[in-house]
Amino acid sequence: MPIPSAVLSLVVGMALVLSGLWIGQNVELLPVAASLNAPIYDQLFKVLFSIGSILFIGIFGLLVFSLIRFRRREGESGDGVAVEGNLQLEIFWTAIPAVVVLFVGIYSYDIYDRMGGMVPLSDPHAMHGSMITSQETDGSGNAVIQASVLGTPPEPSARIWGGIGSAQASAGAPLPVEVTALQFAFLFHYPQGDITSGELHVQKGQPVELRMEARDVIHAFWVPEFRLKQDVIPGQPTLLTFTPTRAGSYPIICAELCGPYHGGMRSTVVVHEPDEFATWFEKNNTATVATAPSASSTG
Ligand SMILES: [Cu+2]
Repeated sequence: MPIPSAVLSLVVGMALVLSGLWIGQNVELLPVAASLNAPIYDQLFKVLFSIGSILFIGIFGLLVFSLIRFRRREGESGDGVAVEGNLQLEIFWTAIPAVVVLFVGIYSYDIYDRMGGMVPLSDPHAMHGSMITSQETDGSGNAVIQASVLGTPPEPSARIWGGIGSAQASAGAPLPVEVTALQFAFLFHYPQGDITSGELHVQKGQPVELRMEARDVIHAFWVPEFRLKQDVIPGQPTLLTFTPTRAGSYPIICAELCGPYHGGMRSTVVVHEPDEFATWFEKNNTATVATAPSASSTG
């Protein structure tokens, strides 16, 4: 007795979904997760990868099946059967992608919100940041962190153009770092200690608040291990807050085509253990021995 095609489609569909989900959960394509944002982002990636796997296997499988099943047989020379109009199928292939796209949109928004993406935008005063000096951000306390996340401008009364805030700011006072992106380098300046460096040095477990500005054209600050990427646009000071969770050195990549040497616009973020970071900071912490970008690979 032949199996009814509806039952066969159902079984194939279920196998397809299960294999896609398995691939999404078990195939690791991402680098190590080194910030508090990373596990949140990875949930979204797993979902998107599962959906992508289901679509890929489904479409590719159907293509291979059709090539074999509907191939030209010996002696056939005419056109194939003209198949036209199948309302059920049309409803099916419109409704399913609509639901998937809606789900991905809502879920992405939720992930972005959980990573702190909506923090600066949720407060009307965020657009007119209050002046908080680096000395004040020294002191711990959530109020200061919150105020700092919401509106510490690199210059008084400058508008902050969003960026990822910190949903996890309660871990301690953030370390402020001024980032200047220019053709073709990132420069990092620590207002506490007046350190200038070509590498970003941070401490494991301590939130870092990057105040980013571009000197010339649009650049993008991207650390794959932190799962963070933020455009740096001339005239638009941007905040990016994150908390590193894993000691090590990770690449900083400019992810916006910014000129002929864009490909070489790379740097390194070094995540130190706390005592190691204190040593690095002490070593560089004088106005007179501010390290030049090329000689800053200490620690
Ligand atoms: Cu660049």
